[in-house]
Amino acid sequence: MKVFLYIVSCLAILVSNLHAIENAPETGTPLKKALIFGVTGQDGIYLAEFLLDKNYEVHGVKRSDSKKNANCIDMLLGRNSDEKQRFVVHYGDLRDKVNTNNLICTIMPDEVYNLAAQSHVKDSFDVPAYTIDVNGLGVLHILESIRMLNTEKSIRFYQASTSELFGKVHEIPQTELTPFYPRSPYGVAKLCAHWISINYREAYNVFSCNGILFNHESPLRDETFVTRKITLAASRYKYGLQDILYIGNLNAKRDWGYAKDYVEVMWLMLQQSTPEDYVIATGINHTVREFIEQAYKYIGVDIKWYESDQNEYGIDTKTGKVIVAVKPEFFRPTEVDVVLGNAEKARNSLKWMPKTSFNELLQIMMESDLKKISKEIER
Ligand code: NAP
Ligand code: G4F
Repeated sequence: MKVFLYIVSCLAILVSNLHAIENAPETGTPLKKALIFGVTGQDGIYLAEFLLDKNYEVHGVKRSDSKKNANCIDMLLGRNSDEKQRFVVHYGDLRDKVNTNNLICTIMPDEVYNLAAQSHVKDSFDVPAYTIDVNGLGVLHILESIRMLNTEKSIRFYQASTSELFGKVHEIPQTELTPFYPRSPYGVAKLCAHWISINYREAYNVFSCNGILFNHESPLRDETFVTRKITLAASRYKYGLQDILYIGNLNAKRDWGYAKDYVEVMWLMLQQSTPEDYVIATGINHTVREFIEQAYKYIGVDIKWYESDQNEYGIDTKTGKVIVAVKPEFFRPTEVDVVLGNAEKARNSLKWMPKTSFNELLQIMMESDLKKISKEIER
């Protein structure tokens, strides 16, 4: 009976400590150290912000010539005070294994998040070797550093895996058990990264998790990805700065979520007792055409479509002018036509669900870009 009571009281202390860690205020000694590769990207900024709010000491790696999201990096640095250097930026490049090893060795983080990648699927057809170098071998450099430094027990590792692994999909929706069939050098490189992190988990007990994330977007999304290209074009159209949106495959279907919802789950994966891989998605998909229709509807414009495939175009029903036109140069040599994720495992095991709907995401992005364009006009 005594032993039973002792175990129960230990468990109670453990649970209350876990609760305290989760709700710790943003003061006092940082609880844990995180190292984020790719901190200047969309997810890197949101994850750094999320971890700082959790009282982490956050180390972000950026390439020395990166100008991406510079104002966000400055904003995060602004959260440092003289006594509290909780956000630190380091220069680095995943292709340089000495650099990767030095960073891990000197920082000795509790958690490593690898968000760094050549993340543009279409560009990967132009620079396949570079893409495989960064997205594939770069991940091996991190894992090998963790192993060589004998830190398998102290460092937890998150790898940014992707729905692009499913490519030419074997089943709808896709789960953790769906076979992979990548359709681009980007997808192939990410497949290598995915399997090497599983291999280091099985061979060397590295606590490595693959987050198989479906598309997630935000106002920080790079302007070359389709959602941001559309919200910017619609905003410029509203202010008379852009007549036509030139676009590629209108029929492609994506499962689009909000990036801020998705960074939380990266952290959740590393807080579990065992390392596993998870599909992260909304479970609802839309075509590129639907995204365009909704974005223009947001500014009060209805589109009527004519012709099909590479000749398709859309007109503004009020003015009769062409405002969207398909251009073959935006098509890919091989396309991922449709993806749709089933995130049941994350829902059951991590208690994670997306909070933001498709319409809310669209509203967040449109509001932000309308504000951005109107400010540019004022200047
Ligand atoms: P992103 O905005 O393109 O950010 C990519 C980051 O990687 C940037 O900080 C970039 O730095 C950095 N980077 C590129 N090449 C590098 C190199 N050689 N060495 C070190 N850093 C390098 O991508 P994201 O949307 O935030 O996505 C984050 C990760 O999740 C990526 O790995 C992506 O492939 C993956 N992913 C994204 C989605 C999505 O829908 N967003 C879905 C699934 C998986 P610079 O500022 O120097 O360019
Ligand atoms: O916005 P996209 O370029 O994203 P894509 O290719 O799905 O990749 C993104 O999501 C992946 C997650 O599954 C990440 F792993 C990856 O790093 C990246 O973040 O294109 C979405 C769809 C494609 O089918 C594309 O063919 O939109 C179609 N599309 C049509 N016109 C276009 C365009 N894509 C772009 N970028 N530009 C166009 O003009």
